[in-house]
Amino acid sequence: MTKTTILIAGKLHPRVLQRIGTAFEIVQIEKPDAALVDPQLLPKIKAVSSFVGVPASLIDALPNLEIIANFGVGYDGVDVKRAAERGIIVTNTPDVLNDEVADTTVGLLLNTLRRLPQAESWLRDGRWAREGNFPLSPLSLRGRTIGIYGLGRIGLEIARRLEAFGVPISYHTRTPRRDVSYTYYPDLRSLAEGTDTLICIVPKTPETHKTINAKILAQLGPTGVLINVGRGWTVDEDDLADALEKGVIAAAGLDVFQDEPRVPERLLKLDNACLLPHVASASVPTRNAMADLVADNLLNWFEKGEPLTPVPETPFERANS
Ligand code: NAP
Ligand code: 8YV
Repeated sequence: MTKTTILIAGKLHPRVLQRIGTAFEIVQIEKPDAALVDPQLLPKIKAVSSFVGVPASLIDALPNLEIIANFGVGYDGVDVKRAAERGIIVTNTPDVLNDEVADTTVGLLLNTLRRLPQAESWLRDGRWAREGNFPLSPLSLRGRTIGIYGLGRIGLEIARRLEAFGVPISYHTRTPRRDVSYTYYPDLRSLAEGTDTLICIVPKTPETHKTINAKILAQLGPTGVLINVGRGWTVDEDDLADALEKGVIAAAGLDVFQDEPRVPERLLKLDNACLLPHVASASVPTRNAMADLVADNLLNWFEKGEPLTPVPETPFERANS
C-alpha cells in the first residue's frame, strides 16, 4: 500500500519522526518554503508538521493538504486563516506543557525579584570569598500584588502556584472566568494600575500587539515588575527598555522576544532584566510530551479521521456528534 506523505518543514523534535517515520513517507526541508520541495511531490503531501510555522505560500503550494500539526501550543506561525479557508485542520499542543511553563514562570519571577542568577555569578566569580555577602535584593515577592494578563490553560496554572506563595492574584482576559475567585479587571490598564507585578501569558494575535507599552508600564509604578512568557509581540520592547533604564518600573523577566533569537542590545545591557532564551517548555519530558501529541494528532487523523487537538479556528466536527 502507498504510504501517506508528510512534509516536515524545518527542524522538528526527533521523537515526532521516531513515532511517525514507519507509518508515513517523510519529506524533510530546511525551512517552510515550497521552493525547497521537489515539484512532483507537492500533490502527494497530505500533512505538514513544523516547529517554526507554516506560511500561506506553503499551504497554497500543497493542493491535497489535509492537516497541519504545529509543534507548540502557540500557533501564531501558522497561517490559520488560509488553512481554515481551505478546510485544512490545524492542531497544536495544549495542556501537556502547562505545568512546565507555569513552573518556569514562577522561577523566572523569583530570579527577577531576588536576583538569584546574579547571586550565583557572585559566588562563581569568587566575590563571596573576596568581598563578602552578595548585596540584599531590593525586591521581594513579599507584599506584592500579582496581575495575570491571560488566564487560560497556562495562566491558571501560574495563578494556582502563586496562591501558595500567599500573594493576592488578579487577572485580565476579554471574558471573565466563572470558575475562579481572583479579582477580574475588564482592561489591561486597570489591571496594571491595581497591581505591581504583571505576568503576561496571552497569545500573539492582532489584538495583543504591543499592548504592554509605556502607559501600562507607568501604571505598574517604580516598584513594578513585568514577566513575559507569552510572546515578545505583546511588549513594546523600546518602551520596556526606556522604563527599565529610567526606573519607571523596577525589573523585568523575559522568556520571549519580538525578533527571536535576536534580543535588543538595550535589554542585554540592563542588570534589572532577567533574560531567558525561550525555554519555558524546554525540558526533555515536556518536549517529549509535546512531540507525542504532534505524532498522535497525525496518526489519529490518518488512521481514525479525527484530530486530537484542533485549534478553534479550524474546528473538527465528528460526523456522528
Ligand atoms: P489559552 O488557554 O488559549 O489562554 C489564552 C488566554 O489569553 C485566555 O485566558 C484568553 O482569554 C486570553 N486572551 C486572549 N486574547 C486576549 C486579549 N486580546 N486580551 C486579553 N486576554 C486575552 O492559551 P495557553 O495554552 O494558556 O497559552 C497562551 C500562550 O502562551 C500561547 O499562545 C503561547 O503564545 C504562549 N506560550 C509560551 C511558551 C513559552 O515557551 N514561553 C510556552 C507555551 C505557551 P479570553 O479569550 O477570555 O480573552
Ligand atoms: C515552544 C511555545 O518553545 O508552545 C509554545 O507556544 O512557545 C513553546 O512551548 C515553541 O513551540 C517553540 O516553537
